[in-house]
This record gives sequence, structure tokens and C-alpha cells, in this order.
Amino acid sequence: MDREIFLKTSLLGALLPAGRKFSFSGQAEAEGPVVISTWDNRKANSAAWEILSGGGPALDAVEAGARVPEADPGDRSVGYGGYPDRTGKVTLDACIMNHESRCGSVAFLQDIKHAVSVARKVLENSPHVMMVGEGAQQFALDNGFKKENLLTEEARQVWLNWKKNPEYPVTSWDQYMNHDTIGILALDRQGNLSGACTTSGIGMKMHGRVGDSPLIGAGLFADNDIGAAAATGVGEEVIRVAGSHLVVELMRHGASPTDACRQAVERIVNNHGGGMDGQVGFLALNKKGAYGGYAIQPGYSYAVRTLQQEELISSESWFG
Ligand code: SD4
Repeated sequence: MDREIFLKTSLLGALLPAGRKFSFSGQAEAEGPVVISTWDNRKANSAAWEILSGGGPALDAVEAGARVPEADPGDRSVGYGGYPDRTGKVTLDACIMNHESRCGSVAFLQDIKHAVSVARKVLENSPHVMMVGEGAQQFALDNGFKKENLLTEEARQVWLNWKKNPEYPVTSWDQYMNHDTIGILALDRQGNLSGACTTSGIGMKMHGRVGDSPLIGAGLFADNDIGAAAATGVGEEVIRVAGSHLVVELMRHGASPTDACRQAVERIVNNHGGGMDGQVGFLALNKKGAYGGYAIQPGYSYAVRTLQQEELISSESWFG
């Protein structure tokens, strides 16, 4: 069930700059902002919240949030410290989308830590939406980013261990997925929605593999009239149903955020005849500030921050 947010003008709210009022049908008036992110990304939400609570734009907030796991060597599926591909290279995928349907994306980017910020530069400083590989790296260098080694010793050891058993399946939900990819969605005080998604992808993936995370419509989608959605899990499954776009379109046709995520999961499960062991989790936030998530397998969680809440929510799932 969606969490309804009752953000009445609280003492805290009164101290903050005037926010936009969001009306829930039959509910108290709510006041933004809201930020939600996949998995336990509460630290990312806090970075985003600093911007949102000061009246800053959702786009800045999601970028600031996404940069937190990108810089964290303990997060093995994002940025610095992310697991490498089967050739030992860390390759990053990221995208960002604002309230004007403008977006930027990078895929197969190497040696640049903050892929989400490069994606933002693509949005702002190029006539394009998506850049990949060497071109994306050169674009990043031209925009002031520095090359650095993203492969930590710990991640290198995991890769060396994998090489002893290279037949290990890498597209199922297994230890190399390590599932901390961040999708982050925000609604700001002006009532605008933005989102970002950043990952090093599935560990031990084939060299050159790109997942859902940098693909607008798959790993992320935002429509400022309706809502925003993001995905995590086996990217191949998300791409096949254009997952995040699907979630937003389901909300457009009246589904609540949680129900939209559930219906998108159902489409994936149906692609497998009703049974599968892979994981995909969706996250959705609508224009009114209501949010939800849903996953294929148990174990998916998402983090929420509002004026009144700071929470990690255990998601409902199809199988359990
Ligand atoms: C991918 N969707 O590259 C990403 C992986 C992921 O938590 O979400 N991991 O397929």
C-alpha cells in the first residue's frame, strides 16, 4: 500500500521556506519535498534532502544523492569500488532526467567516478542524450572530470576469485549482482520531479555489456505531469518491458505508485511464464508526493525522506 504523506504545516515546516501544497484526494494537505531511493540509500537521501529542504531543485538533489554511493568504496555496484566486468574493468552506466523531460546519459564509461555528473553534463552541455565508452570519457575529460582508478583491491580480489570459476552465471540474481545500484527520485518545493540512476552494473558482466540503468525509459523515467520511476535488479529484464516508462504510464492511467510497480513486475514475471529466480525492484513517486515500490523477489527495500519521515521500507514482492 502507498504511504500517504501528511505533511501539514508543522513547526519544522513553518521554519522552512514556504513550500508548495500537494493535495491528496480525501487527505490532509501535504507539503513537499520528497526523496526516495532504491535499497538502503538513506545517506544519499540525506544529501538530497539538504538541497530539497533548502528549497533547491529536484535535479540538484538527485545528482547530489547519486554521488554518495558513487564515492563509497563499500558500495559494490556503484562507482568507485563497484565490481568489475569479466576482464577486470569497472564500467559505469548512469542517467539523469529533469522536470522538462530533458535527460543525459552515459554508458560503458571507464575511469571517471561520478558518472551521474557526467550524465548531467550531457544534459546541459551537449545536444545529445546519451554518450558511451571512449567518447563519453573524452566528453567527461573535456568537462573537467579527472581520470582515476575505480577498481579497489577488494573488488579486484572478487574478480580474481571469479576467474577461478568463470562458468558462474552472471545474469541471475547472485552474489555478483550485489544489488546496491541507486535509482533516486525527488519532488521539490516547486512541485517539480527529477530522477537519477547510477551503477557499475552486474559484476562479472561481459565486457561492453550495458544494462537498464543508463537507458531513459528502462532504468529511469520522469514525466513532470504524472510521476517518476526507477528500477534496480537484472537490467536485461527491465529493458525488455521498458520498465520505468511502463510504471509512469501505468500511473498516468490511474494506478497508485505501488500498484504501477506491481503491474510492471507482473509483466516481467509473465515474460517467464510465471516463474523466475531473477530480481527486479521498481520505485515510483507521483506528482502528489505519494510513493511506492514493488519487487519480484523478497529482500528489496527502498529509502524515503520527507519532512516527517526518514525510513527504510521493506518492499512487497511477487514471490513472497
Ligand atoms: C544492471 N540494473 O546493470 C543494474 C544492476 C542493479 O543493483 O540494479 N544492481 O543491470
